[in-house]
Amino acid sequence: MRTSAYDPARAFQAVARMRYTERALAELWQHGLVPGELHLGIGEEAAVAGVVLHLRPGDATATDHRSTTVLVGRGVPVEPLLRECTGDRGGLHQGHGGHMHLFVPELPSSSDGIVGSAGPFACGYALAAQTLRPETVSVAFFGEGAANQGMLLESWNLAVAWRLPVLFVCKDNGWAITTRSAEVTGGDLRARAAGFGLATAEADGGDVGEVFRRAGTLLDGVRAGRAAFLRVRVHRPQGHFLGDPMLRLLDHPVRAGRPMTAGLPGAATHPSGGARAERLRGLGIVSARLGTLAASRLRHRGDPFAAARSALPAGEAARIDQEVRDEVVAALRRTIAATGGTEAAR
Ligand SMILES: Cc1ncc(C[n+]2csc(CCOP(=O)(O)OP(=O)(O)O)c2C)c(N)n1
Ligand SMILES: [Mg+2]
Repeated sequence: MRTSAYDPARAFQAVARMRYTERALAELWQHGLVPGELHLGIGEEAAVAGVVLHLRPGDATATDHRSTTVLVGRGVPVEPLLRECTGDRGGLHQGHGGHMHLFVPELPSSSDGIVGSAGPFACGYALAAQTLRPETVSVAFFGEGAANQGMLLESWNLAVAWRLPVLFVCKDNGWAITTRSAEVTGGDLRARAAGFGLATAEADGGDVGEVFRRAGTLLDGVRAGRAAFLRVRVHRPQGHFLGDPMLRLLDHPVRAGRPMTAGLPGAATHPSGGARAERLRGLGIVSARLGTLAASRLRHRGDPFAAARSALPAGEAARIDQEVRDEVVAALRRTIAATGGTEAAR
């Protein structure tokens, strides 16, 4: 069976549900209701929606530390997802998993904070599917930083050697926390994947239609046992996690920079100690990193949400936008009420 036709209204609805859910998560985090770091998928919606819109019941997804967009795109209800991320009993796993360990056996879908592990998980799903869920595929979602992890490369090899129906989707934002991936990556990732024998393609993460078409072509092959790799270029305006200090510094150099850097010039130029040159070098590295970050922001492609919205007639886009927003805001309000929060959801 070949993949389905592209429906721009369905695509915008999926992208919008993801975007509003990510914003709701951000709101909960800002209120102190999500413990720990929060890795958002804002900017990755088209990369995810363009793939999951092809998936059928029984197809598996394995994700990394940014799993919420995948689950929302696969139709998981927003409220238990939000409540899980706050650690509430009404969450998907009674609050035991949190946002980095979301697992939905009915789909099936899993997530894991160990970078690169989506590859072995996806191969495991595909292997089990040969007995348990014939004719289904599995999809691994990961970042380009993960593509330098041995276990992910081992899973590329096994998927080809054992003809496993796996699609490896690399959401390439160019950064692994504060490391510029280009500085630690040999060769080209797509060529690397092709070297393992995977079918390969690339897509612009600002364009959900393009991702859908490229993923569809690859998935037709995957369903026939030809494992594949899709690289999607994405831009994540929130950086690695919400509240990323490097981005705060870029956005508000004076307000955020003063408390962060107040002691640095004095320490770097202090005459005592033998490490003055090292400290000056450290200041230079931080400034250079900020420069690269600013440049990569300027280069970024269009916002996938705005692009998916503008592909529809204005009235239809507004209607879908409002419906999705109402659904997510209602889930956010109930989550805040359930967790005992008092802030009014916007
Ligand atoms: C095996 C392992 N090494 C290091 C980390 C710490 N870590 C968490 S996220 C991350 C960066 C991953 O970068 P990438 O795969 O590009 O994903 P992105 O965060 O950009 O979506 C790192 C190094 C980890 N969680 N697991
Ligand atoms: Mg990355």
